[in-house]
This record gives sequence, C-alpha cells and structure tokens, in this order.
Amino acid sequence: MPRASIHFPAGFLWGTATAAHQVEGRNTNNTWSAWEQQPGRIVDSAKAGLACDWWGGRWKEDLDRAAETGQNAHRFSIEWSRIQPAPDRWDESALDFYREMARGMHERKLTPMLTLHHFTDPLWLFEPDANGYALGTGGWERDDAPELFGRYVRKAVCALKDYVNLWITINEPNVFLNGGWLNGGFPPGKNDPKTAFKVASNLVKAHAIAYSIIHELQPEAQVGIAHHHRTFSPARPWFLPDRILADVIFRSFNHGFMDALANGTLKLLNWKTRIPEAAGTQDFIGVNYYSNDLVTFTLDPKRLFMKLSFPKDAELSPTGFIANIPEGIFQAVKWALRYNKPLYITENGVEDSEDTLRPQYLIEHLFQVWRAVNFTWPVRGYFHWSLVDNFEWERAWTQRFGLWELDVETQKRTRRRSADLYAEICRENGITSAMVEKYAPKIYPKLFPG
Ligand code: IFM
Repeated sequence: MPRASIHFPAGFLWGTATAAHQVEGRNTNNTWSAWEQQPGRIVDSAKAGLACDWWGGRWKEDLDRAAETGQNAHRFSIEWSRIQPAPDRWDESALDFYREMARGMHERKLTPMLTLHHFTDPLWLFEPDANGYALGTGGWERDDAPELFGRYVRKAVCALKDYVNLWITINEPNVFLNGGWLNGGFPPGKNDPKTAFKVASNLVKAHAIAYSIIHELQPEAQVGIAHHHRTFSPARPWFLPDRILADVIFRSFNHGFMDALANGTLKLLNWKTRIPEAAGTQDFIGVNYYSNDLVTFTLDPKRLFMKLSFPKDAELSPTGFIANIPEGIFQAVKWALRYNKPLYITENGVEDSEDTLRPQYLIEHLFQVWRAVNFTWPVRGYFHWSLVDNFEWERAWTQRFGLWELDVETQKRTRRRSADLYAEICRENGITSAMVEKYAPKIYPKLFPG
C-alpha cells in the first residue's frame, strides 16, 4: 500500500500534446518548410524530414502507445497548407486523413483536443520577393489574413465537428508573434515592433472569426487559445529599469492576447487598439507552462532592451533551455483565474534526452497542479509535451521532449522511464509516495514530509 497519495478530480483529462508540422513529416508547402531551406535558420541546418512520420501512418502506433499507457486524451493540430494547398483549392484527402486520425482517437478512448493553427502557414499566404524567397511579403500582415483563416476554419470544422468538441484556435500567439516579428527566430524572421502590432491585431481578429464560426457550426463546442504563460521578474529587484522592463514584458507577453479576448482591447508595448468582436471569445483557457525568466535591462533596442536569464541556482534542462520552476505552473493557473473560465494545462514538459530531470519535473509540476485543484480552481486536464520526440522548430532535433525517444533515421521508438511514470499517474489519477520513491527519490522528503 502506498504511504500517501494525492488525487485529481474524476474525469480529469490526461494526455500528451503534439503539433502537425512537428510530427507529420513531408510538409513541403508551409512556412517552416521554406524556412529550413534558408541557411542559418535552423540549428545544424537540420530538416524536419519525415519527422515522426505521422503523415506516413505512424500516428496509429503512437496513439496506441498513448492509450496503452493510460492516457485518455490527446491534443493534436492540423496543417492548413495540406487542407488548402492553394487559395482556390481544398484537399479532401487531407481532411479524410485528419478525420481518420480524430476517429482513431475515439477508438482508443482518447478525447481529442484540436489546434487549428500551430506556428505554420501555407506558402500561398505570402508573395515571394524579387530574389524568389517564398516568404517575401504578406502572411499575417495581409489585411485579409483573418478572413482567409476563417475560411479554412469553416472547412476544417465542418469536416471534423463530429469528432471534436475541444478546439484551440491558435497555439501560443505570443510566441508566434515574438518569433516571427520581434526576435526573428521564426518565419518570416522580422524584427519590427510596429508590424508586429498589426500582426497581433490580425491574430486577435482571426481568433474572433474562428470562435464565431465554430459556435455557428457546433453550438456545444468549447473554444480557447493555448496561452504560453511566463513570469518575467527583475534580475536586480533593486534596479528600477529592470523592474519597469520586467513589468512591461510581463504585461505584453501574458496580458496582450488574453485580455484582448476577454475585453476586446489589445494592448502591446505602447500600442493599443479596440477589437470589440474579440470580447468574450474564450470558453476555456489553455495554459502552456515550461519555465520563468529573469529580466535584465540592456542598451540593445534590437533585443527590446532586455536580456533574459534563469536564477543562478536553478536546475536546468540539458541544453539550458528550461529551468525547473514548478511553482510557476501554480502561479500560471492562479493568474489565469482572472478570466473566470475552466482551464486545461495544454502543454508542459522538458527537453531531456537522457530522461534524468523529466521524472522529477513531471511529478513536481503535477504536484503544483494538484495544489491548484485543491483550491477548487477549475483545472480540467493536463497535456504533457510531448508523446514522442519531435521536430523542435529552430532547435530541430537537439531538444528531445518525448515520453518516447525517437531515432529519426530508423523511426524506432524507445520508451523512456517517464512514460512508465506518466502511465502510473494516469492510471492512478494521481501520484503516490511509492511513485515518487521509485522515479524521483530526491524530492520525496519535499513532497511527503514526516
Ligand atoms: O515544441 C514547442 C511547441 O510547439 C510549442 N510550445 C513549446 C514547445 C516546446 O518548446
């Protein structure tokens, strides 16, 4: 018998999250496929290639893994450029593919949560530049981008509504905006705050259009975005510029989109606009949480006058990308309560190819989610990022987030210990002291003192 255990409410969703471009492979008609052709954009000039070969059918075996290890939900995304390969063309076979996948989730007793936009756009949304570079102009800077997104959403929802009730319109609009138009690490690679504000307005409008289309087609649907929450604290709390900057960045990153979808006013940095149709357009809040940052004021306008770092004593993931700060997920949930909606943790995880930190990270973060649930805060589910190692954007194959390891060459999957741990958690609908003793003994006294 376990000496102690903590439990989550009945009906809690336990899943993993994936995204189309990261797992499908063979995407040749979207922004990231053009981006990877550009020298220096992706670490080691790596390519997504076959990714996890979901397009070739390996989603079946991976979803079998999810179901066999006790998961009861899966968050996935669909690829706009496959469904609408050209402005005037719909590919019904792509819709059939996603329908089969969503049906496959039901057959495996996995509740699907579907993301309509996860960082990729079709190439036709852009005009090539004079040198033939595919991402010359356009994209989300186009005035008609929200309406075009709406047309795709209508087509996708019509095709999939028999299988999906939980919809995420846009994954991490704050990260997408920051990467594409502020730090330039994502396509189209710009560093232009004014244009970023136009893009942000278009994303908010696009979400609002998608929200109303989904509800028109499926009144009982639940719709939200997946918000990447990060706390930005001053690196030197005694230094006013660090404090002011941390505050400005926190507000823009966390409140920008989320407040716009609550009250119809978008405020980012020193820009503000009204988008009234966006007010009240979330039925639930998706929270993606990985880590928090410290902010140091610098004199570098290109980096928005800031340098980000982690606390000196923080436990870091192998490539130093994530600091293990479990209380941050509790704070993120607490922060999200202001929107007065049910919540899902739509992503949380750590890159850890050797699986040394992940078991501890997983237990500690879930312990904090359990604390939140104990305040009767309405957290309805948890989706671990990710099921299997996948293409990690500009960091490609150097960061491994999967419960299963992927050999990209052979497509062989190898189960990590964390997959066993997560299976025990899902089956128990909770965490026992025996699990902690077995998978992360170091934190036992902290979690179960006495
Ligand atoms: O892999 C990404 C995902 O696409 C969006 N959220 C963060 C993950 C890990 O970096």
